[in-house]
Amino acid sequence: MHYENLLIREENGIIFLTLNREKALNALNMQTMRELGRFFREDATLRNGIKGVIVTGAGHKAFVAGADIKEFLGLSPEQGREMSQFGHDVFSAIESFPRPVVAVVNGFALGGGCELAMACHLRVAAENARFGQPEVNLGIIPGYGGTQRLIQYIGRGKAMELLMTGDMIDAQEALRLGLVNYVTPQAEAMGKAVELLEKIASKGPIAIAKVIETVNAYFRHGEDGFAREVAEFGNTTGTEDFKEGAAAFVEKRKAEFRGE
Ligand code: DAK
Repeated sequence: MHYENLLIREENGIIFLTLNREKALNALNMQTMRELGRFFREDATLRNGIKGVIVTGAGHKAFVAGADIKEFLGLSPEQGREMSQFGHDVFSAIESFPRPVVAVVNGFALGGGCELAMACHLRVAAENARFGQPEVNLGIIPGYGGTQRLIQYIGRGKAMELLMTGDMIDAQEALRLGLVNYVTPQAEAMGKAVELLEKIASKGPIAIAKVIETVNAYFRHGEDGFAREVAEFGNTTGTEDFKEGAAAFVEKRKAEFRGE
């Protein structure tokens, strides 16, 4: 598939997805949002056996500096709602993607950029990363899930502060608050993300997909995450992967999972 604003490269079963609008600090315009949706809903699902996806921004300054402010001008409330719903659908496709998605945050992750990083399953921040939801500076609120996911990661009090002040936090503060999984020097962030995906790839792939589903169920309104765990636990015990994993343990060897 052809993409205007995404660079897609696959190496050793890992897809490297780079948001490629460096001159605009990789701001998410509608074209980029459509391409992200197409990638996670169509393209990536056709690539069998991938270990996972790493999402990052082109250049050394920004992951994503927000939604493209230049496209907001003159939006009607109706168009705003449509854009927001579309963004929610795209980010929810990332959040429910059955293989792990890791954001390598290599600079500014503001507004829609912070929201994109939060929709990924794991986050590795380079030391120069900066996170924030500065929408209130523009007189709006986050429109791609930021008000909800920020609370889920860092709790209500701190989320309220960041959302109301629009302040940025650095990578170490993001680590302290639980917003990111790791902080590394910039040159090592990609390597750390690959290491995480390689480790996860050695586990049962069905089990990984079910972990993603059941963890997401905890946060989905109206869904009983505990009931979902009972159901999915039952499903995983019926897999060939479980037979192999248990047999490998007893035979003191490394499991060879086939995703069956
Ligand atoms: N959109 C468009 N262009 C952007 C941009 C953005 N968010 N951020 C940066 N750029 C562009 C700049 O305009 C500049 O372009 P030229 O002037 O060279 O053509 C270029 O990137 C380099 O930026 P700077 O010259 O400003 O670089 P600095 O190092 O001086 O500053 C900065 C870096 C990240 C601190 C600064 O660029 C900045 O403050 N950027 C804006 C941050 C921001 O406020 N982001 C938007 C957050 S609001 C919604 C859906 C989602 C959202 C809202 C509504 N609906 C569905 C309606 C989410 C909104 C947001 O993300």
